[in-house]
Amino acid sequence: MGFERVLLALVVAAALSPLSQSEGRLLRVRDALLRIEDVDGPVVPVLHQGATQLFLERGARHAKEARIDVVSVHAPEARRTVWSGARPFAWDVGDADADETPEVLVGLPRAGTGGELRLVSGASGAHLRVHSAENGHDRFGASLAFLGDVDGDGCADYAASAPQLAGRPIAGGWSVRDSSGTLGWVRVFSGADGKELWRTSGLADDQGFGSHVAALGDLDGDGSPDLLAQAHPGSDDPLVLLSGASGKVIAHVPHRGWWAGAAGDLDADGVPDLFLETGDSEGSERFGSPTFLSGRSRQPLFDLRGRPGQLWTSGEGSIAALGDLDGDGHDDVGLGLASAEALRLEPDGREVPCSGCVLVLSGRTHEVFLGVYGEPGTRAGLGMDLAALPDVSGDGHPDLVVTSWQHAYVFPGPGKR
Ligand SMILES: [Ca+2]
Ligand SMILES: [Ca+2]
Ligand SMILES: [Ca+2]
Ligand SMILES: [Ca+2]
Repeated sequence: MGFERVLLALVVAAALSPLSQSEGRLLRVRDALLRIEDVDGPVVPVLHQGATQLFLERGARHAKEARIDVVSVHAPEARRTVWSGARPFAWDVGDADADETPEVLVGLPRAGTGGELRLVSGASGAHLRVHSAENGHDRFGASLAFLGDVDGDGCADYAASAPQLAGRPIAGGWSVRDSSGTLGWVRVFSGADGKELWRTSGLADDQGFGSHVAALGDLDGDGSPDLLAQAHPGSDDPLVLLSGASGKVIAHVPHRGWWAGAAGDLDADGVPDLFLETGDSEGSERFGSPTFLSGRSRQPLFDLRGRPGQLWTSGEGSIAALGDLDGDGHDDVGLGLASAEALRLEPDGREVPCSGCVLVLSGRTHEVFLGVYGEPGTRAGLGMDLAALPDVSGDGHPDLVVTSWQHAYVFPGPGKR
């Protein structure tokens, strides 16, 4: 997506609904409670649920090597490296053995023969477990997610996919096809002992089933967290919602975009909701305003067409379920627009250049109630990733961590509004 286009569209979008006309709050980089310095590349924060430890992936964007550091927001100078080596294609954090110290699951679809999955101790960095691919073209570990406890033993379980993108020219060399089928698989493993709990495949060859998996929370009300699995846009069955307990299909969802994930319970009906990146009609340009869907009915709750955040794109930003940041009983959702360079949002209508931004939308009103903006002209890429953080500021309400190309910042949350 061209920069000029982002600029133009964001200016237009913001002018339609300026933050200054709502009860929203505007924060700048200088308002950060904490800035985690000296990071040498794009930073991806992952939080263990309820914890103030950040797991940060570091390393230059196109480098083959990367590392994952653990940083406590209460003592950011003390860092530990838990992963150092090949850049993870995918990774997530969860407590696989219920000892309250999270583990890191790392997906390496280029490793070994057909890819592998490694479970790494978040405490020591020790490699606790390796799952290997079954076929040379599996691309096993291309996507993964801690789901929560699907089998009721108290330990967080995890899903990993083998999208089997054989026969496609993909950089890195996964293009060898063999005769064992290319349906694509999603497999779920016990966190406690690594045993496979279930697996399910796509419906047809070569559709990239499992190209993305994501944890959603309990959709069908059986007490066990569920997940989504995507195939390629345009395939016969591009998005399915799967029972975490059994792998059975809860629903097939029409979807034309590349990305989907958890949004939290936006409409407060007790069922977690989800977002879909909307496919764009303009050929191969892959950007798409998110649409939010009810997890209960799978019908749209709202979208962002013509509004701030409409040009959110998975390629240049992030989207994150933030929980109920403002205490109104509805979960809220954050959009990171790392390539946004200008927004018209001052009360007098002045255009304020910034370098990336984050917009936090209310699940209740669907309006932006908190904006965080990068420093003008720095092209810092604020909004590469974001997550909610348990209270750091001391007001008893959750806060926010946002990353740029090179830093992680903790910002005060909105408090109870
Ligand atoms: Ca379990
Ligand atoms: Ca369930
Ligand atoms: Ca809901
Ligand atoms: Ca809320």
